[in-house]
Amino acid sequence: MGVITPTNESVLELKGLHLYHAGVSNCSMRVRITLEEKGLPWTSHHLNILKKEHITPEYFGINPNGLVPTLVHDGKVIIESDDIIEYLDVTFPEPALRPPEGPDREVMETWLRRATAIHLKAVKTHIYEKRMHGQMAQSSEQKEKYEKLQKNESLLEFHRKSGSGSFTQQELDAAKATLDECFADLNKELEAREWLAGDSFSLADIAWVPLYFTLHVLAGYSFDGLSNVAAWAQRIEARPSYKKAVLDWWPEGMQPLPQKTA
Ligand SMILES: N[C@@H](CCC(=O)N[C@@H](CS)C(=O)NCC(=O)O)C(=O)O
Repeated sequence: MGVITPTNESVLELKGLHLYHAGVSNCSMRVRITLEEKGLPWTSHHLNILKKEHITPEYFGINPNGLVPTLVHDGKVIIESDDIIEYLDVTFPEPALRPPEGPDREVMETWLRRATAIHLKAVKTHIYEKRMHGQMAQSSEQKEKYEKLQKNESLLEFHRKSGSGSFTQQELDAAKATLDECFADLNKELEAREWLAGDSFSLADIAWVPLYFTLHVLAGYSFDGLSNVAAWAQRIEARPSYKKAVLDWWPEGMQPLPQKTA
């Protein structure tokens, strides 16, 4: 997706880097980590998605899917977190967050696309079912507003089901199985290396660590037995960008769900 033409033209006037984002959003975490790693100054437009602050005609005019994050850079509007972080690395190349062209770059791209591919059907489905359909359910007024604004059929279907807790058992089992498979692969990949792609921290790590964090904290997903993943997460948690981009934006009073063993 990447660069889009917004119908809300007010953002075309914005100068510098502006991020529309949410504290609890794992996709927003990716962009905040990238901005902090690069030491880029940015202006925050925080939307509390728990309170449905993103369900407005103004925001759907910026991001037609009504999702966070959206980056606006000197009036250029970029959506989709994987495209945004790649855009940032291309536009502001220092320090590089992608391995040089070659096999490691391909590994990075594969992890990045895999994170995107599993987001709605596995990550979001699992988190909303475990935690959010109570806390994030749309009121009837919000639902009506959402149904008018949202044109994306998959997202409409997702919110109809998540709001009423009506995912089928098959959908829930498939979500959990996808997550288990991905994190087992991640654990394997990290057996012999510190980072997911190449010798340095990269966009692949940035794409996956928010999934680790939110699945763990919001959904009580168990990482028992995945010691390489746990050690990798600790390495990332020790980076200053993690505190600034993840912990400092975490909503006060949002308590972790206890971790369940498999
Ligand atoms: N593929 C999109 C997914 C964005 C997404 O689902 N964002 C979530 C937060 S992580 C959101 O806006 N949720 C609110 C909603 O679904 O209404 C991306 O990577 O940017």
